[in-house]
Amino acid sequence: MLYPIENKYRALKNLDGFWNFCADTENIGEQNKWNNSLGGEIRQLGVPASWNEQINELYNFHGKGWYEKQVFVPSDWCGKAVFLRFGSVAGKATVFVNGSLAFSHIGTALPFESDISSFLIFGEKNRITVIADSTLDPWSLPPASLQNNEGRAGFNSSYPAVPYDFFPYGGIQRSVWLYTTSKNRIEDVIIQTDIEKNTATVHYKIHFTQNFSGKILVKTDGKTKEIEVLNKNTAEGVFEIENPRLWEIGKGELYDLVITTDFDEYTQSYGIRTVKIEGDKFLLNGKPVFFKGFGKHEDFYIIGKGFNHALWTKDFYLLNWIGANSFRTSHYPYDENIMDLADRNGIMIIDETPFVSLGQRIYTDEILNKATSVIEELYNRDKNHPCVVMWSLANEPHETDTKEGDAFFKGMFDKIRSLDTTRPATYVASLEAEQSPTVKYCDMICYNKYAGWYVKTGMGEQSDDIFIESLEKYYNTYKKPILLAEFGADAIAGMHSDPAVMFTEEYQRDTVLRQYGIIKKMPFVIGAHVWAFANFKTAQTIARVVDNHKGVFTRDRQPKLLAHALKELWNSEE
Ligand code: BDP
Repeated sequence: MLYPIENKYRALKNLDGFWNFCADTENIGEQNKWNNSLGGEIRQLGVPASWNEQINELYNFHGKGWYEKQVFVPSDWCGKAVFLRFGSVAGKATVFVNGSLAFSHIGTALPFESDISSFLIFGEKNRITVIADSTLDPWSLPPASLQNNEGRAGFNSSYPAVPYDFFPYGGIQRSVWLYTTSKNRIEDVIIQTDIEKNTATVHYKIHFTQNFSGKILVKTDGKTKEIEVLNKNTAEGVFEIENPRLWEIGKGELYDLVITTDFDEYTQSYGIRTVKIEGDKFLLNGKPVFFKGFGKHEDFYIIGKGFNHALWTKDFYLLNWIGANSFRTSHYPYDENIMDLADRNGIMIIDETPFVSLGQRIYTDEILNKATSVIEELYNRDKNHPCVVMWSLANEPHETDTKEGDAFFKGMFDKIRSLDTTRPATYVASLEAEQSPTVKYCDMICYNKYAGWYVKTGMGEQSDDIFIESLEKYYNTYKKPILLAEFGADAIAGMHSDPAVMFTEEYQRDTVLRQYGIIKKMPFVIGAHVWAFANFKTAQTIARVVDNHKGVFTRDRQPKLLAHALKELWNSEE
């Protein structure tokens, strides 16, 4: 799905700001109703942002939130396609325009849109209503609540009882747009690059919504191609660029591909680079790279999982400050602006689906069908980003050693490979090698290990043996390169002790530096992502002091001891 832009053929209107909001506390349901009978008070909430931290009474509201906004639609938009596009709504979204059901979408953290022109009154204000349903559904992707006696260590008595370690924020969490196009439009552009010696080939494929006959101009790097189509809705071609400016770590070199017809125009940026796994190495532009960075979250005070430009400017500043070259979008796809920032900053992204904490009851054909369509949505959104160097299909699944688990993972990997042959695919495992046979489907292994924390708790260097043993066992069993995708320890900022004990800044620093030193000597380990970049909000449990404190930075982005140590270490490495 293309990002909305404006140009002489396309108008764009941003709908962020205050929206009326009412919590459907009595669960009146999916009727197009907007009045006090919903049982809640109508207030104004900021969009994009989660609702939970904006109003205290909504902190633990995990149900249907009704949003509404009046939007003026100019009369000269009449006759055009008018798309209403949401960057993401948590859970299930049902959208009404002027009281009529227009469209709906299930699934968190990905955009969706629909042409609403037939519902609009042009030259007047129009009423847009959204039910954002973030009910904690045990059958959703990710499963958002536990069933029966299912439990995860430490989290089986959390409130709310989510099976993952982050707060289940609700609401319209990314930008909302209205944009126009002609009735036939450039619907999709797929760009793939390759490099041979000093020449890059840039292959593009363009999709239109309808067949047409006419001319298409495609431009990049000062070159133009003219394509004549006869009653078709696709066109493709190749450019060759001599001595291209390569997209590299820290150097987010980008090119534009501009497509023009006499009814539409679209500009899509891309980068020229190759990624490949060869033997035990991950190669970017043919050269081995070592991943240094973090697992992150979209999370901040008050806005929850809402996107904020200033926050992410700060995060990219800190990634650069500390010398990181990559992060994983744990545990769901991140806002499209974040992918753009990574493109421009030369930061490698492991792009993750929202499939966290899968388990046996999820491994059915029906849910696999849903999972593969989410994978397709993610691919469609992010395929042209040079920053995306790998897909991660799940985080910490359980029971993948069953027949059903195997079929589910095979199905997900088959899907991503049918869509993308240019990037490796993986998922993030947390169990021991013998319990994770489905890593056989991965091009490389991502592994989470909390030695000295969840295993050999508090034992510091006496936990190194189990750390080494687990990593070696993975490599010896599967003979694939490994990225240590999570490791670390909680540290409450300002808590110190000598000798170092758990929850102090010293224990966190020592654990991460010691384990980093160990993996740097393992030739099959191709990177380390510390968990986590910053502290973040979780459900309430005896295992968490308000937030998860494994952040290298605090939730308000102040450095702990470990941040300074990593800055020194990473900036001194080549
Ligand atoms: C890992 C999870 C991550 C948690 C982390 C932790 O992937 O979401 O936040 O552990 O416990 O198991 O801190």
